[in-house]
Amino acid sequence: MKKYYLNCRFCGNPLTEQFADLGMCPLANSFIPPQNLYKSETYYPLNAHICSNCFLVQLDKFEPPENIFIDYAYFSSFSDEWLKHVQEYTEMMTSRFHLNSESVVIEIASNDGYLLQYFQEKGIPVLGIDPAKNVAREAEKKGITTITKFFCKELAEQLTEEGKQADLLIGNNVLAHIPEINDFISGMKKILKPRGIITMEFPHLLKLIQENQFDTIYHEHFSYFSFITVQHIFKEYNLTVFDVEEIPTHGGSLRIYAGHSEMEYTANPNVINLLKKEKEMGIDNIKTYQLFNEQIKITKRKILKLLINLKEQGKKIVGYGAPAKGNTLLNYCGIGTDFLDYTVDITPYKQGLYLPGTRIPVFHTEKINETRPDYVLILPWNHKDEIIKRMGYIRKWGGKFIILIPEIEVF
Ligand code: JHZ
Repeated sequence: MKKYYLNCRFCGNPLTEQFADLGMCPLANSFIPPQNLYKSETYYPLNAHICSNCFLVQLDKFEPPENIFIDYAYFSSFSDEWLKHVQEYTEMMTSRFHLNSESVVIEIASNDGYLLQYFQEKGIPVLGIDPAKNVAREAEKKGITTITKFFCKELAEQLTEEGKQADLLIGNNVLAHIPEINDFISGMKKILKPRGIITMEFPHLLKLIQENQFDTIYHEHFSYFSFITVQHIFKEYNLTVFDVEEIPTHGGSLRIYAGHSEMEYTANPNVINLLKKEKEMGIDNIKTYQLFNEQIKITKRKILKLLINLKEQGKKIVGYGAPAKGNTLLNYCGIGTDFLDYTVDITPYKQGLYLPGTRIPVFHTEKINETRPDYVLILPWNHKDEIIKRMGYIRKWGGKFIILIPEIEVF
């Protein structure tokens, strides 16, 4: 049969190599209201490709961002750990880059103002940009001016003409969400003051591979980045990545620092060391990626074995959390209410809805105390410490936690 190939969204190379085939799946954040339970859902191939030229891992764009992000289920302020993380970041950036009341901090994908609130408290002028109107409303309540649009080159040009350019331009967990990566990065170049600094955080592809985080692959994450690839993309737009940190958030992320190449930044040793580490781990070798698909299938069989065993012993299992990544895992493994009676989530927006595909109901966290299950499967494994602290009381009735990624653990 004749094969049809997509082209790499960054370099245009035909995408002949597969990274992960997770079957067919609905959009990860398309939670279902009760009145739609008897309606059909749209499923899309969840098939990640690797570009053999620039090593960008990517999914096809099945739905435009407008259909995913305008009414969004994810509110960044739900996690105390995450708030602590960005508060510390604010302190560090303010002193490292000498920010003050004359500076401008712009955040792309500013969500509910979880981060900008800390700069604002310091009297540093801020501007948020986020297309999700329901989420941005929360930021506005905190007094954070938010432009409810997608960031792109055109918006950057418009803001620059209005005299709005950034001394510090932030983008956390947004890079993966951008289908038009070339337009986006050239917009960042445009809106940055001559001596301005960009910082971006994003999950590290190396960690995804090493720690089996296949569930972080879902349609709203159009691309997955190694440091080598990100550096290459930035260079193409005359932006120099001069520093990088490996940070533990979302299972292992990178925080990169970049500025205009015209300013002649010299890369700090962290940059050199991480490039070396990625090369040693085979990030620039197509074979590294080709092995991942097999690893996923093995994981699926192990997960199902555990759950089948527990159900055959008559155990009651429920979920904790309704993260986007949980929906990849549950749909790929075929885990529905036959295994998990329900799940819970602290986000009020998600309570009372059903998970896409599996149609597992999402309740308030109190439901666990009321029903006393034998096992609680923590779907957002990246927040496990915080969740175990909150839910430690399940031990009272002999309840146990289950974690599936990076390794199966029952404790
Ligand atoms: P969490 C997110 O993915 C969203 P998700 C996004 N798509 C992205 O890019 C990646 O991160 C990087 C709940 N919870 O963070 C809240 C509790 O109920 O793993 C959330 O619904 N109790 C932008 O959605 C979910 O879990 C708690 O104590 O996979 C966590 O979602 C805590 C801590 C969380 O991200």
